[in-house]
Amino acid sequence: MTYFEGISTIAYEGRGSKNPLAFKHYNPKEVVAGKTMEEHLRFAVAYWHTFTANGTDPFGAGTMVRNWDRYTGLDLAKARAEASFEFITKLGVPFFAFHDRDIAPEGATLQETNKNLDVIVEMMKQFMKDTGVKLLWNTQNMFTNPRFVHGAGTTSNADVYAYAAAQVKKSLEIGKELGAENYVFWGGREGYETLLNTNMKLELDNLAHLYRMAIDYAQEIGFDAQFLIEPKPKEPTKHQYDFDAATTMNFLRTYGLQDHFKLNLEANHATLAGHTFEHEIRVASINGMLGSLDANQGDMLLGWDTDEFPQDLTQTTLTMYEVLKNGGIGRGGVNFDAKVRRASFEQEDLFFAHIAGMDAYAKGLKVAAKLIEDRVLEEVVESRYRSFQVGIGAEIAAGTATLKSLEAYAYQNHPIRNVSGRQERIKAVVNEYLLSE
Ligand code: XUL
Ligand code: CO
Repeated sequence: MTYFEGISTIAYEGRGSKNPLAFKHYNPKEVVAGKTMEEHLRFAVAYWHTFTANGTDPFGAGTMVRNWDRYTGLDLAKARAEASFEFITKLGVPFFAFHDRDIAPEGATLQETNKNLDVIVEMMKQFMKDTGVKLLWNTQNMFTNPRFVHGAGTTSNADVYAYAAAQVKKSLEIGKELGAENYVFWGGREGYETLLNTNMKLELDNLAHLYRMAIDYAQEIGFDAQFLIEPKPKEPTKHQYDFDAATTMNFLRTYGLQDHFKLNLEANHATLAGHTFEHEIRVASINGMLGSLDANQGDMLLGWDTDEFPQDLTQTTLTMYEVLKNGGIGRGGVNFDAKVRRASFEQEDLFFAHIAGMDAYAKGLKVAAKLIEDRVLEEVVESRYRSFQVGIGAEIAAGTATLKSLEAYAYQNHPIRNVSGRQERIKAVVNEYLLSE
């Protein structure tokens, strides 16, 4: 059965191609900064947005027209799995990612739900073997079902906590079965609405305990994925505990979990937290905590997570700059946690959207690599901080200065002179690279 009739493998045709079903910049085997684009970018398709979501919003019903929707129940899940591998292989993306509930429907009991999962996981295992497509990460959806109304790892109801733990256990087993490279926790409802009814300390202790049990169980079954926490400041809860990179790292350190996790950072989550994506990546990177990326972009006029496909080239350049400076994305990847707009309801739009995102990231990678090769920003930064290379600055940097020695220096050093930060000039140079590369 073919789900994307009339669409063949997406090829690289290069700049100037007018074919909407071809890459203009993403050339998987092209070497940039010592590695192929494919190796740098490690793209993944997000199962939930691309194969499961139907375009519903708070004001209207689903709009997506999908030819697998002629089925229901487990048959629908099977058709989706088939369609997903056709799509991923035609697009030429090496990875995919999913939540447990994206791939198989819930049954009447947890046992039945897990049986449904087993059927689809078995199918996927075969598809993965046949196509070479790999699982970047899997995770558990502990936010959609009404049982998670008070949270999962941070719920006020111990019975729900137990259910959540069972769900995590099953998902870890699935991750092992499918050889997932990473395993993600996104705390969809791990937060609170009002402190008036909230025991914050107990909720955080319980969440840490859930993470600890997950690490222990993964070890027990020999599942060696990189564990990731995905920060987000709000939505669906008003205040989510994993607010941003810094807050999440503090949580991990408080509970002694920092050696077991890295961060999965998402562009639109960063902007919701009042940060740029590159800020979040830098914070993680300088702490050795950069794990993986969820690629998308928000809308600066809207205050929620719009999860648009990334096409802002400055943004993808600055993102890939941070990734290259980090020494790469390691076992992580660039997962398109992005959805086509509600009005882009045809199946072909799924290709157009991913091609746009992949080209935007490929271009960003090339420009970032060139900026680094030419040491454009390195020279700016080195020169800006050169006062810490010599004299009193070198003493400060070496940690040998004291309040007394600095006072003695300040007494005899006046007037103080500052130099311009040259922000506008530097941004113009980045634009020049974008236009010429
Ligand atoms: C929600 C979000 C999730 C996580 C996985 O904003 O980003 O889809 O990536 O649960
Ligand atoms: Co995400």
